[in-house]
This record gives sequence, structure tokens and C-alpha cells, in this order.
Amino acid sequence: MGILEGKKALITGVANEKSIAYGIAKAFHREGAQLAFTYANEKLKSRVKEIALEFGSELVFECDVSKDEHIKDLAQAIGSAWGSLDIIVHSIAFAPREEFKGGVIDTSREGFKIAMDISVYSLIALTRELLPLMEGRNGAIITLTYYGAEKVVPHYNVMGIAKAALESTVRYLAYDIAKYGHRINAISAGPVKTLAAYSITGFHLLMEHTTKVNPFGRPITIEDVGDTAVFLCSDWARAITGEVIHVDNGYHIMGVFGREEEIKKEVFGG
Ligand code: 0WD
Repeated sequence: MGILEGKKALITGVANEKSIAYGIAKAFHREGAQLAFTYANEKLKSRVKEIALEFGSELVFECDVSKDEHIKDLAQAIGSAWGSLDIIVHSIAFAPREEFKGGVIDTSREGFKIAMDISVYSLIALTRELLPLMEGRNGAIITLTYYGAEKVVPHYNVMGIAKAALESTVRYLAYDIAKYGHRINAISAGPVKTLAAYSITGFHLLMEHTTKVNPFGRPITIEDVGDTAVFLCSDWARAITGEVIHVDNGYHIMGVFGREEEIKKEVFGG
């Protein structure tokens, strides 16, 4: 029996089979969860429907998180379909492409607002509107963040600021929802080649560097993230809330970057 057997999970942020949310859906399905999906716009609808079917689900709802009415309609639709909800996966972030070109100093007021609205406020709004459906179910919510919240990652810019706000939001929401028995955590994932990642100038270099110097010397996969998401949303993680768990092959623990053999080669010439 899977460890999410009997749980109903809403998955946001699937754009295609490379999305982190797809890796999470795959792992949830394997562990016996029932799944429902959202898509942000008409362009994504048919792909998300196909993906839902792959996981035995016909529950696919439109939800552009910049629109309050979409979030309210989503809560209503989930309520009619399921009557209750155990898990929310928030895997959504957006900033206009030009915000990743220069530095933070170039951030536009509009770009800042959009990044904070789509990437941070959406977590608050989804949590609030879906909360009534989680009543009495010891619900679990997860969101996706990145190391650029903690340290400077060139070109990540306003999204780093948004992720810092997101991580803080997780702590405040954890406090708010604990009284209902629910938990919320963030997964700080290492770089993964997805649609969203391609907007970031120099992403391939970032990915190459991170892969080379993390203690395992290997890339992060959406399966790595999916398996951690399973744990965090299972009853095994019942005492973990407000936390940021790094799924990055240990990249964030390093002070001097590089595995021993790399450092020897680069610093001592072999
Ligand atoms: O390296 C990476 N890819 C990392 C991503 C490392 C660490 C964290 N993350 C985070 C992202 O910041 C995001 O929060 O993981 C989350 C998921 O991102 P992803 O899987 O990398 O990217 P992608 O497959 O593009 O999914 C993000 C989706 C959107 O896809 P597109 O490509 O169409 O922007 O976020 C959704 C949308 O499905 N999204 C929205 N959903 C509802 N309403 C909206 C919106 N307004 N805007 C974007």
C-alpha cells in the first residue's frame, strides 16, 4: 500500500512532462494518491488533460492564480468533485523574461509586482480558499523554492526576492494553519531544465556549475523532488512544518565549491 493511499491531492503548475509538478504527480500516483490538476491558460489545457489521464484523473480545472475568481471557482469545483482535500502542491512562479536579463537594480515596478503576485501571493490565496475543504484532514501543503532566496545567484534577480518572501510566507502560514492541524513546507530544489528555467539568462551555465560542484556531482531530477514531496505530504512528516527542505544534492551546504578532485585540478593544477 502506498503512503498517500486515500489522500486527495491538488497539483498546480504542470506545464509539461518536464515540470517539477509532473515529477511530484508521478510520485504521488505511485503512492496511491488521487490527483486533480490545474492549468494556467487555454494553451496548456490539452497537455495538462493528457497528463491527468496518464494518472487516471479527469479532474482538470483552469486556474490563473492572478485572478481571485479563478481561485474561488477552483475551490468550488474541487468541493463539488471531491468534497474534501488533503494536499495542495503549489508549483507556480512567474516574472517577465526581461527581469532575468540585467541585475536586481534593473527591476521594473511592474515586474516586481507580477513576480510577487504570481509567485508568492498565490500561495496565500490558494491556502485560504482551499482551507475549508481540508477541515479535519490534517492537510499538507508544499511549495517550490530555490537557493536564490538565500544567496545571490546572478540573473535570478527579482525571483530571488520573491522566493525569499515565499519562504517567509511558508513560516507565517505554517503558524496560521497549525491550529487546524495542517502543515506547510517548501522544497528548495536544485536547478532542473524546465520551461520556466529557460527564461533565466545563463541557466545552462548555472546548471552545469551546480551539477559539477555539488557533493554528489550529479544533477537533480524531478523524481528526486517528487519523492521528497511524497514524504512531506505523508503522515510520516506530521511534526514538520514551516520548513525549507533542500533537494539539491547538498549544494547549499558548501562553503568552498567543488569536490576534492575538482579543487585539486583547479587550485593545485592536478
Ligand atoms: O530549476 C528549476 N526549474 C527550479 C524551479 C528550481 C527550484 C524551484 N523551482 C520552482 C519554480 O520557481 C516554480 O515555483 O518550481 C516551480 C515549478 O517550476 P518548473 O517546474 O521549473 O517550471 P514549469 O514547468 O515552467 O512550471 C511552472 C508553471 C507554469 O508554466 P509556464 O512555463 O507556462 O510559465 O507555473 C505555472 C504555469 O503552469 N504558472 C501559473 N499557474 C497559474 N497561474 C501562472 C499563473 N498566472 N503563471 C505560471
